Amino acid sequence: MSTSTTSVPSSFEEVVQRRRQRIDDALDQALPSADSPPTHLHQAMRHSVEAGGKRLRPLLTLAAHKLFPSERNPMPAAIAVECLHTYSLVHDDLPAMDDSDLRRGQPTCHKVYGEATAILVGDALLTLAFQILADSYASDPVASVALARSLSQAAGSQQLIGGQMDDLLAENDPEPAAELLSSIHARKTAALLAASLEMGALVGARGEDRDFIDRIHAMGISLGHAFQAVDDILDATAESAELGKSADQDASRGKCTLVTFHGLDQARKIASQRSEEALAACRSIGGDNAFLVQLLEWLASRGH
Ligand code: GRG
Repeated sequence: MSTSTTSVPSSFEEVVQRRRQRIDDALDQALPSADSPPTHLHQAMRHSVEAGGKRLRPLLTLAAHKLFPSERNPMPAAIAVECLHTYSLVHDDLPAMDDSDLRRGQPTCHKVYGEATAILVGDALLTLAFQILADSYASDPVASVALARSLSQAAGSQQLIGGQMDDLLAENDPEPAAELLSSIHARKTAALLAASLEMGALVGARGEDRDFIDRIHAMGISLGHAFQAVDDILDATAESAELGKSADQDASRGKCTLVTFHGLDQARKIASQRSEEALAACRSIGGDNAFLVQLLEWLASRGH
């Protein structure tokens, strides 16, 4: 009798499931425990992070690290991005911004803990993101600084926060230009997705690999535009229960989206073109890109 065992390759869903579990475990370790003071704040931080979500950004960081593997652990970089992303969702949901009641299938942070606490939760998660980078890569200051630089550039006033500012200002603009809409999406959505990929590569790569890092970043920008297009399509077509957040929220606020601006068909075309662009970039980068290719394909066809 043969003693050899044939291992069945894991499906994409199984790999995603396992990686999400590892991401959740790492977040659990990194977050202050719910019973440490101030408990109200720490419980509220955990409410928003543990509500889940797709964990797309950390999945991208882990997948990009496969393109440039190293001894260094990409997980702290992955969860730092997720902490920063969750802060942006908590603040985006506030009454002063999108005024949302539902996020990740749960009542939003301010609905449960109050507005002042939700502001502090966002502040604390933003700060924690950089603390994780400083603590976890302390033995490699070059990597630590490169990661902090990548994340701060993506999150600052010229990218994520600036995109959010212009998005809010555009609510009062009856006919924003197509270029403005695209620039908002590049900053509000694509910059952090591109940084998620870039940081996965930066954990392994060195300064001299700049061209490689730039190609990964560009792939992330294409992915970000595709992601936003799918997000706008889902906002217009899906049910709240499927999305885990309020559906039709953008249109009901009079917000300009790719669907309200270009119509559903053209939004679908943009989603498909931008996804193809990201996939072509990923294939041309090569290396151990099988999981990332599958992730990009899944994003293009996602239903939530
Ligand atoms: C408050 C500085 C600041 C920024 C807010 C996050 C954000 C910027 C706005 C949210 C509105 C929105 C629909 C943005 C576009 C795409 C996006 C970031 C969607 C949410 O990301 P997902 O779908 O969320 O990955 P999960 O919950 O799965 O992590």
